[in-house]
This record gives sequence, structure tokens and C-alpha cells, in this order.
Amino acid sequence: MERTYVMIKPDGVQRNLVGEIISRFEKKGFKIAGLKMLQLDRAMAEKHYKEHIGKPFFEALAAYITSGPVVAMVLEGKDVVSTARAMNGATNPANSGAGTIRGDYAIEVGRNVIHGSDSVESAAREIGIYFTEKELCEYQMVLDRWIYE
Ligand code: D4T
Repeated sequence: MERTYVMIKPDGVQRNLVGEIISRFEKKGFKIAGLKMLQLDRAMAEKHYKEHIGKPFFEALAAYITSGPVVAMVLEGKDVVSTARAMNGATNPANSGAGTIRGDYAIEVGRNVIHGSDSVESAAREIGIYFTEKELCEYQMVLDRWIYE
């Protein structure tokens, strides 16, 4: 099964959206393989967003992502990388459809509430930044046969 890294950003935590967001992924049928709260420091922000270092928005992005605790999670399921991205909505909430997390709960790109890995390769890299292998749980869900045929 595929895995992805999803992170509720500091604005999502401050706005009491943690339960709502996790609930969407649970109800979809994805399995939570890892879950924790932490606050990123500058070094972690640079690691996570290494492809954006030097871009005009990077300093604001680093300040925002380190400004408070985030909720980090690993989700597991069929095509979970692309499906979680679709559930998150477009990077800029102005372009996110209603029914997506950003479409429903965010207005500006610099406060877009949630992150999701953009490929299977990015997911593996990002999961490695935030979780050790021991922190990821492998278990059976009794509902699996009602979610997958
Ligand atoms: P993340 O990685 O946070 O899920 O966002 P995306 O994968 O959807 O989009 P991204 O990597 O292109 O952008 C990372 C992060 O930077 C913020 N951002 C982005 C910004 O503040 N201004 C901008 O112009 C862009 C492109 C938002 C998300």
C-alpha cells in the first residue's frame, strides 16, 4: 500500500481544524500509520522546503511553518499520494474547489492549512524527515474489506 506524508500547518492547529481534517481522511478510508504533534525549527523547515530555499516567498514560509505546532501524519492506502493532494485542494486556496480542505477552510496561499506530499518519492523523503520506522504502525483494519474489493 502507498504511503503519504500529510501535515496540518500551524494555522490549522490554531484554528481548531485538527479533528475535522483527520476525520476527513479517516472517513475516506485511509489508514493512519503515524501521528504526532511537533514544532518545526528553522533547520527542519529548510529540510522540508529545500526546493523553495532562495525563492521570494521562502522567508515568510519558513516563519509561518515554524510559528507554532503542527500535526504530522502518515496516511496509507491505495493511491493515497494523489488522492490526499486532491482532498487538500490547490496550493492557492483561491483556486481550490469547494469540498477540498483548502477550498473550505483557507483563503491565502501563505495560510493554506495543510501539506501533502506531491509524489511517492517526496512522500518517502518527507516521512523520513518526521518519523522513524518504529513510529509507524502496521496493523489490520477490520473495515478494510468494506473499503477495498
Ligand atoms: P505544500 O508543500 O505546503 O503542501 O504546498 P504545495 O505542495 O501545495 O505547494 P508548493 O510546494 O508549491 O509550495 C510550498 C508552500 O509554499 C507556500 N507558497 C507557495 C507561498 O507562500 N507562495 C507561493 O507563491 C507559493 C508557490 C505555500 C505552500
